[in-house]
Amino acid sequence: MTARLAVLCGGLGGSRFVDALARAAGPEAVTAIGNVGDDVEILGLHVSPDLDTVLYTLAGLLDEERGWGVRDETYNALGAAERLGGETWFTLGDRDIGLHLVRTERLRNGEALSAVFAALTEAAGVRVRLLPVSDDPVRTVLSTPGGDLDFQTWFVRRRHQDHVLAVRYVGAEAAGPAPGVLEAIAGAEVVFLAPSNPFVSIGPILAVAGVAEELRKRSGPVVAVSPLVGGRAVRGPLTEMMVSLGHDSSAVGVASLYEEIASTFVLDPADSALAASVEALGLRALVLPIVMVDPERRQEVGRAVLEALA
Ligand code: FO1
Repeated sequence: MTARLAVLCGGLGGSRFVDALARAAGPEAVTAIGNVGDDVEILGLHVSPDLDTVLYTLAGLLDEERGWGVRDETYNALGAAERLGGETWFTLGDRDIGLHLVRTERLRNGEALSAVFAALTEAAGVRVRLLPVSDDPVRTVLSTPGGDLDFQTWFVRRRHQDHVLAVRYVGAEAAGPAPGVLEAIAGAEVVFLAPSNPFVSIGPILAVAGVAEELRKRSGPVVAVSPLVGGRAVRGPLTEMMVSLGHDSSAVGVASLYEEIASTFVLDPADSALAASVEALGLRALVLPIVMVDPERRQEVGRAVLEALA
């Protein structure tokens, strides 16, 4: 079946929204285009946290409480690495390491990241198509008062405590879209920007050469879903980033970041008073419940969004 829905996504909010659409429209209808800007090499292993979170969510394996990694994990390998003097600030569980071993070997054998994800999703029984936005390296770098930090050093090692002054995507201009990415954007009935962090999840996707242009070329809807509800992120440092990067920390602030590429903006009923300001930006505003922490709620959220767009 040709994919009908394409979703640009990263982080936990992104994976929950992909899950919501897959539950509502069927997994074969959905292509998820994932951020690779927070990919990192740990203990020699290639980790793709954002796409792995989507994979684990769809496979029913995610530690939903923590929002990353595999549920019911054990940490024997990491414990051994620690005793041997290895770096352990990035917590890798035993089951998660199994995935990183397979991926790293395939990459070293010359396979592209997109081909590796195709094999991993098939092996995991996941029927949503998962595409890394690029097979080339793109790395998100945060400028902070103490200097530049790569994404995972800022986010995990330093617990996103450093004030963010600017964000850049190293390698994005030279990176080409992975096979299928532009076709998925052009061919989808609806393209979604998931309720993910616009700076560190959606930003690195849009920065890959050709992706933003392909979105602008579309005549069909490009629908952004607010990652802020009542001015707060469900999880993560977005509120603080909006402020430190000079934006209004509200759904309207996020909508204004997307006004050039989106046609529709979905905001939660908690923010219904902001709908008129979103429309004043030239976007169609849709007010729908978008909090989907509970997996049982996701099908309803996905259905409501698709019905409102029909
Ligand atoms: N987030 C943390 O806060 N601490 C960790 O130790 C950590 C390990 C980790 C391992 C594998 C993985 O796929 C994700 C992991 N994350 C961890 C989450 C991840 O770094 C971030 O949530 C995303 O990169 C942000 O989108």
